[in-house]
Amino acid sequence: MVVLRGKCVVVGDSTVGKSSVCQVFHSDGSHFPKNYTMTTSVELLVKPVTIPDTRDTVELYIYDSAGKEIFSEYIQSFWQHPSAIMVVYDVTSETSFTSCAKWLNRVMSQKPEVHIPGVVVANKTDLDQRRIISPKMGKDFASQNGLEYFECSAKELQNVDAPFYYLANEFHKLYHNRVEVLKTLS
Ligand SMILES: Nc1nc2c(ncn2[C@@H]2O[C@H](COP(=O)(O)OP(=O)(O)OP(=O)(O)O)[C@@H](O)[C@H]2O)c(=O)[nH]1
Ligand SMILES: [Mg+2]
Repeated sequence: MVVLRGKCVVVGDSTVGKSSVCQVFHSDGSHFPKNYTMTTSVELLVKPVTIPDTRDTVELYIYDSAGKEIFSEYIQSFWQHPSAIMVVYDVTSETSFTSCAKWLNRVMSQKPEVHIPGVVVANKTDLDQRRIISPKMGKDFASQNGLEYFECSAKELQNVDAPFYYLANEFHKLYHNRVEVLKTLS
């Protein structure tokens, strides 16, 4: 049995729903914050994820980061040594989608020592009538950047867990691959 700690940095423009996604996941779907409270720094949420078919657990340390540009320099100091990245956009906002590349670059400028898993999360799929960014656009961006694509609605509690489970599993795989390499050296 192994317990691993993974640091998951969550970024994206303001109001795309980062805090909502994180809080819905953290509370097992019991807490969707109806009123908007701007994140002004980085909020840390910790949640254990059990890895299927093992007795291992990945404790996800979720760094829910402020999206407002005014805080951007300050919050980057919290992102050192990331183990996973989540970039979130709002499917009704073109600006939030085009900003994803910027957020990704900012986290990657922390120069993680190893390849880290990452996901692109298209949130607010419940606002279907106002949707501007198609699944194909999101998927293309994700694959161009070596990331996995997910869609969710924090409001409707739909598919919010999937990207976090994916990251926890990928992080666990990376750990096991390293252990196997070390075994061959001993
Ligand atoms: N319709 C809809 N609204 C959502 C959804 N997720 C979040 N919201 C709303 O979007 C607004 C912003 O949500 P937050 O989670 O605070 O956004 P944020 O990305 O954390 O914003 P910053 O902290 O400023 O970076 C709130 O009013 C939420 O209720 C969703 O899936 N669907
Ligand atoms: Mg927030």
